[in-house]
Amino acid sequence: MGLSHSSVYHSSHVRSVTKSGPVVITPHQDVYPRLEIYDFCCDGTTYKPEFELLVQGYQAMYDRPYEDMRSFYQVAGIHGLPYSAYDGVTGGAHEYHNDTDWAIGRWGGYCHHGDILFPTWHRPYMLLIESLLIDEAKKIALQYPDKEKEKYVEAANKLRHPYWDWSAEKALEGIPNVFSKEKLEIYTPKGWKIVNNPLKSYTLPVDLSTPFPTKSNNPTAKPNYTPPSMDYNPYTPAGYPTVRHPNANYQDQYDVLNQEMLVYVPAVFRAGFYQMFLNDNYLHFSNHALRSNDTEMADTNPGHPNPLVFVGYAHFASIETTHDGLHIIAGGLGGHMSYPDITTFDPLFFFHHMHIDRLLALWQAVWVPESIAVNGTYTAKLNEKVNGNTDLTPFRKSEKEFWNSNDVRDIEKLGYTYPELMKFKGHDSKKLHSYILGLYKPDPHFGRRWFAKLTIEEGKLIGPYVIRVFVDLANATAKTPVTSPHFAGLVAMWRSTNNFRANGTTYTVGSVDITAAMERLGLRMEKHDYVSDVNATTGLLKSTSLFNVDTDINCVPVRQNGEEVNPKDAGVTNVEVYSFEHDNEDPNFLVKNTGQYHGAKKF
Ligand SMILES: [Cu+2]
Repeated sequence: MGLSHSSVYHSSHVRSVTKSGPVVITPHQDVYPRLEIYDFCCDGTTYKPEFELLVQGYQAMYDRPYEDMRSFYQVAGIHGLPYSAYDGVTGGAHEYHNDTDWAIGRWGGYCHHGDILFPTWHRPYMLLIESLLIDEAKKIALQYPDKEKEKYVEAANKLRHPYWDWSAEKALEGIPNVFSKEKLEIYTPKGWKIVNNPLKSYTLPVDLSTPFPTKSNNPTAKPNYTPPSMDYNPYTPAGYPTVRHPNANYQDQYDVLNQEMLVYVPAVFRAGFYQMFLNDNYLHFSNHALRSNDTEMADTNPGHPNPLVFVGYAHFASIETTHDGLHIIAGGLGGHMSYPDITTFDPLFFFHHMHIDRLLALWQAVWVPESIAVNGTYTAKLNEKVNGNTDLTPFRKSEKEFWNSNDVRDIEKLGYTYPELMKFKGHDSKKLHSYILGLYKPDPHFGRRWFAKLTIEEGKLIGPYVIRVFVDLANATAKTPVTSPHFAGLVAMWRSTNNFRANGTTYTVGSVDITAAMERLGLRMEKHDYVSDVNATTGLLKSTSLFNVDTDINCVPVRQNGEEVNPKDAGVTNVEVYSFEHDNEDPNFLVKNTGQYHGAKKF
């Protein structure tokens, strides 16, 4: 591969630029940290000028004519809809054609999901919005009166796009109100002003998606709006804002969103990222996909283990699986964040993905071996091989070249960093590792930690939906409250479409930490401590007597309207249970070679 592959691939892109292009993404001049939103916005003084520039910068991107490649509309439109070329980057012979390509299961946006480029493709994407934001901020700073100009110019130089750590303990309080307030009071070049909050929503300049024949499914039906079935993207007419958990009046419902946060933060987000940081294999870390041929014993695809062959904790959570969960609960039924095609039009997307970029940066050792982009993108045909040299279109490094994953490994070279990387710079990386694991470790626990790993066939049920996992509750249903002591967590299916795949069936892999539920139910205590459960030679627990996966793990798929679907129809194919011992010296870590397989349940 390497050069020849990449040069062939390069030549296929058309590099004609638009009138408002080319949009070349250049690294920032100096290195400054991207800050967590609470640190950035909410102590009132430290970053006040930066915050005021962020708000006005977002509004300025919104206010640009929507045909302008530097407008928020165009940048948001890169990810999914409207499936049109950004800045003349068409993919040449591979250009997407709505009429034929959607039918064969090809994705019409540029974003990569379910392949190894998921984390790295979003990196230049974040750099793009950040660069445009800083450009706007610099212009705004110069408009302040002379005695304040210097302060704002400096703030514009230091401005980096904040992230929202929705997996922090603080996230239990719900979505920060800087994203939900209607109005903000800020100091502008024209003095104090009360402005519309651009972080709450973005108002569409043109129609997004298409109207439904059933009138009540369209926002224009408010106050009798009914979000459409989950099979379709909701329609947003021009002049309507993006929404989160919309009600019949097409207004956000933050009480519903925050209620979900209470469930997801401990059971899904923190647990998921804890597992993810133990995962040392980029193929598993980077995305949620498993290919059908990976399930065959003869599989030779490097790094992708057969799901039933136990290879330490390399199996577990990916950055994408947990990321999918935030999309689903931020949008709710009918909200933009829930649908990959329209998610980016909600500005929350960028604060969410800055966090994903931070996690990627913390995960550090990024290497991008060859894999297959099973979904295709706007410029990549189905099943195109991708690797570290694959163009991350449509992000231009220069007028003639695109960024690739190898280019974006070192974020300091791109002109930003994150607080923990600054704090632990020069220290042994194990210290940072322990710190991060400690940050997200789901609960104090010093024995074994248990994981249920789910393999779910994509496209059996059209997403978004979730698969709730209950422990020892055979009659669990969609009505069983998630506050039940039997509820352990869930796997979110954000992106499941009915497109058939030229490469065969595709699967999403996700896992749930069931330790806390087992402890609550006393399951582990009852069975774990018998001498007869320990193998006399190895000193390890026997794998058969601890846990009956068949009866003790119950999966309940639930759609966003609350409807229950049986596991088979939701694509759940099997559940496997594994456990690991915590490290005695540093209980933030699990010890890889203490891993045990406790059996599987097939659907
Ligand atoms: Cu995302």
